Amino acid sequence: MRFPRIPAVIFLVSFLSPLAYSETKPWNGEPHSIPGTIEAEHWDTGPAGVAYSDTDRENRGEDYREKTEVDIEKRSDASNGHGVGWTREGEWLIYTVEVKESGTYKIVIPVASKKEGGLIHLEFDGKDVTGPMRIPDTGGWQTLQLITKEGVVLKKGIFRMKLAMPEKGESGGIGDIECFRFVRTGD
Ligand SMILES: [Ca+2]
Ligand SMILES: [Ca+2]
Ligand SMILES: [Ca+2]
Repeated sequence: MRFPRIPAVIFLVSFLSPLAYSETKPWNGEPHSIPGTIEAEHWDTGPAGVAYSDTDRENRGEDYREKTEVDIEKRSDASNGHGVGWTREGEWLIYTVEVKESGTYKIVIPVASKKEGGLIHLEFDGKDVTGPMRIPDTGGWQTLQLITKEGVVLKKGIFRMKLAMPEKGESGGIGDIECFRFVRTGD
């Protein structure tokens, strides 16, 4: 009697799938460099629940990259002409980044919100490096304002950066997020 091959196949598939689906690929194949600017709309390639989490299935905005649930907005005042909009409590995005130089960084994020927005923070490999940052009422969705976090200590290496959006504000959402500028300010 020949030994059935199916169990071996099932074993292989069940072994490989978690690996295949737990990984994301950096936008354009290369990690984002820090120091430098990371476009909010350039989160990693990968499926929902792995590369991003969005509360509704469709992209409510611009058809800018591959089919995605994340809501991308086109805006003329944005770096790269786009940002992430329609952000809701509990959503998140993953970015593969490479910190080229260990040191202390300032992070500047252009944001917009009509009424006070929600709280965001950045995690590196699961560690919150910024603490909560509030997106303020910028006077309207068409008006970007900079929010800044100083004194963020980062180590050289490749990390999974997560934009976490844990708590909505008075606006009912989080806010429009345009990009993340990392400036090295000291050792
Ligand atoms: Ca969506
Ligand atoms: Ca959304
Ligand atoms: Ca942008």
